[in-house]
Amino acid sequence: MIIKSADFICSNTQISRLPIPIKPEFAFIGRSNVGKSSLINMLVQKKGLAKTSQTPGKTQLINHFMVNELWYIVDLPGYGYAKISKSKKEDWNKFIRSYLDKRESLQCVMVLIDSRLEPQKIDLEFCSWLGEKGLPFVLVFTKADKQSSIKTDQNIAKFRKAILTTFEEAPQYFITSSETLMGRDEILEFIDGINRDFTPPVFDEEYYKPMK
Ligand SMILES: Nc1nc2c(ncn2[C@@H]2O[C@H](COP(=O)(O)OP(=O)(O)OP(=O)(O)O)[C@@H](O)[C@H]2O)c(=O)[nH]1
Ligand SMILES: [Mg+2]
Repeated sequence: MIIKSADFICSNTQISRLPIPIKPEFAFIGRSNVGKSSLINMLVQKKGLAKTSQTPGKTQLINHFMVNELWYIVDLPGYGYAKISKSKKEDWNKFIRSYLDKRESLQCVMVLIDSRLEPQKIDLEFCSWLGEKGLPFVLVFTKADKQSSIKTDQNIAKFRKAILTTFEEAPQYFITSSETLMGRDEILEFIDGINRDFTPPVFDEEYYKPMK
């Protein structure tokens, strides 16, 4: 896929204010600081489109970006950020999970996992929840430039082994680096394949009152 345009559309805290669900949508999610916003910018080759930061917890809203006037990338707030209060964490959980569960046009959840780490309970639990809800997802291992490919492969093998304790089949995965563009072509190809088969879903027009 060639990226011709990528534009910020809106930031939201209300699901009813999201753009009407008539275009295929891909949500990027993962632990705080895993590299969601960086990966989005890398995919569309537009620095600064999604805001990145060394301080975890930068992305706090549901951010919609339109690509090639055809499909949406959604940048979501990270989970598992230790420095926020318990009640805020619960709010996050409710809000994001209802978005993921109810969004008619959501095609795939891109679950980002830090390739430097051993399997983390919070990531495995989140994948289990997606599985329970029947939501399609793939794994995107990030920051592969930060260690040897042997180490990356070892961590991926461990993660796949862990996920196979709850899933019959391990989900598809990508290995990426926002620094080197590793994984970019593969992810865009994957998205393109889904977009080609997309038919707009039926949705409740009364419900949506988009900002734009
Ligand atoms: N070396 C390297 N650094 C990366 C990569 N991806 C992200 N980073 C760095 O990791 C930090 C966090 O990246 P973000 O893209 O802001 O992470 P995020 O998941 O969007 O974070 P929140 O929005 O706070 O949840 C930044 O300092 C990035 O420069 C990568 O592939 N390689
Ligand atoms: Mg972010």
